[in-house]
Amino acid sequence: MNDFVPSELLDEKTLPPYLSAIPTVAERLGGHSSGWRVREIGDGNVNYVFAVHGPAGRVCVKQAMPYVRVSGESWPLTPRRAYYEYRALVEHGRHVPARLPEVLHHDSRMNLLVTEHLSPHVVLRDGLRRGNRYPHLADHLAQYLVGSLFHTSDLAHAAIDKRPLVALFSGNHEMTQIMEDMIFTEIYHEHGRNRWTSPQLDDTVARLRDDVDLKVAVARLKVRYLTCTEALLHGDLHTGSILVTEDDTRVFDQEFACYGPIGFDVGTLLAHLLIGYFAQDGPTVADPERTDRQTRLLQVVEDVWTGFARGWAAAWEQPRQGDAYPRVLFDDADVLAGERERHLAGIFTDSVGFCGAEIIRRIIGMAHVAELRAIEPDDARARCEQRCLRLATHLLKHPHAHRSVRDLTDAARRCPNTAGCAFAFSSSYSRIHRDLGPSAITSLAGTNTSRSSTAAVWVACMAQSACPSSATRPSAAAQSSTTNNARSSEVTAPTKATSASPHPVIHGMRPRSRQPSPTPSATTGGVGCRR
Ligand code: SR1
Ligand code: MG
Repeated sequence: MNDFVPSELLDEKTLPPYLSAIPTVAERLGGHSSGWRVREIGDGNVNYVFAVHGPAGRVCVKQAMPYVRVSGESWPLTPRRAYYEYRALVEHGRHVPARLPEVLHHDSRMNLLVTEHLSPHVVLRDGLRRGNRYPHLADHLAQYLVGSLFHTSDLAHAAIDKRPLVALFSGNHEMTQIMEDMIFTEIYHEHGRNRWTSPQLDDTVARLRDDVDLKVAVARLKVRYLTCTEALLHGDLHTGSILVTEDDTRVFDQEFACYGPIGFDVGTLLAHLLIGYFAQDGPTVADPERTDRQTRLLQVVEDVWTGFARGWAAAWEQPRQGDAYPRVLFDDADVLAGERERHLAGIFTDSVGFCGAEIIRRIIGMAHVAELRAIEPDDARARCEQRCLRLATHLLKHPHAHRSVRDLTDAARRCPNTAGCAFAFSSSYSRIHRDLGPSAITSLAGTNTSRSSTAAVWVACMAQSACPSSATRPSAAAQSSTTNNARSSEVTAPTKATSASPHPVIHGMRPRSRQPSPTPSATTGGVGCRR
């Protein structure tokens, strides 16, 4: 038991005496606490994080204060988030310890967590921006996703053990409410926290808020996030929550952990990889390596999903303790294998939708990302953001059009650069889908197999819309770039080019009337959750 009780939050001065009273930590650091060096290293929106160096080693200390870092005391926030982060590390650590930092100490009274300090690791977002190569990244991320999600789901975890954990993590509701508000609600109406590149995106933001189909799609996803307890999620799995070296990958910052839909974690991860892909187009100086970097990023997207699906299927085939799909009911292995595929297809559809929602909120909500914010001038940044938003809108409204991860990456590759063209595409797609049904989309794609190509659908719908730029759109490779050097991984502070002001006028566009959205495919579904 630690007797050291400071009257206030720990800082560079008070951390060493506090840590010296924890034998495992003191031993790892070595020497006397008066010689330990403390440095604040946090670059996120919510917390301060300290690296502590001693003669024998290093540790990382995170103490949750009762407010949000970027807003100060004007935004109170539960410091209990440190407890849920700790519990998520423990629960996920049972299944995939190699992909997490080691927990050295947790103090629930102090809302404080001590973990190993990973070095020479860098934040994945920064490494990807610099164009670093991580040959094991996709494998490691797939391993993390299977370990953390499959093994906390009803496939692997008996209900008698899982239900108490669902109840425990439901206590993290102050944190999940931030996501409920930020991802699914406040960006779709006027809200003081929103900001975007203005005036360039003003019309786009107004159009999004006027798009009833889009809001219905987001509302449906929010219901899934609110009600579905498929597995224990990281809850904020962006590229700033991952530390990497060439050979290692670790996932940290689980303070938004909750039981939720598996596609939420998968989709969030894919969203940030795709944002990274589009952001590479931002800088205006020629960069011969940019195309390679973009190719690698889309390859990671494909390999993460492929590795995840393969790992999921393999885990499903192992002896399992979960109550879902009891083998005793299935003599016919083909029936069970069919269910497995249907289940994975459902996770993929969810992931596509959540991916779209995350991309949008990172551009017009409060919490932006460094790789987009660093792009200058504003016009160049807005062009990248427009492409992100076009893809994201499409993913949200038409998740079932993406049957494979290749469909997803093709959609990113071919995502239009011109606003009018994209709008024509979106309208055309919705019209064809509504009037003629999904099979018409499949025929447009030039195939009637289940693996219709979204890329072909883009092109075919462009043709239907007589959009001239569908043929002349410059390839990503034809544009130029340079590197940028914004420091922080996530960015919330407004810049001069952002706006929080409402902009209700939609230039040159008639507001769209409400149309019924396509019914979710009957071929997808999860374990115990209605899609
Ligand atoms: C106040 S929290 C803002 C955002 O930063 C975190 O990384 C989460 O994504 C959250 O939505
Ligand atoms: Mg975070």
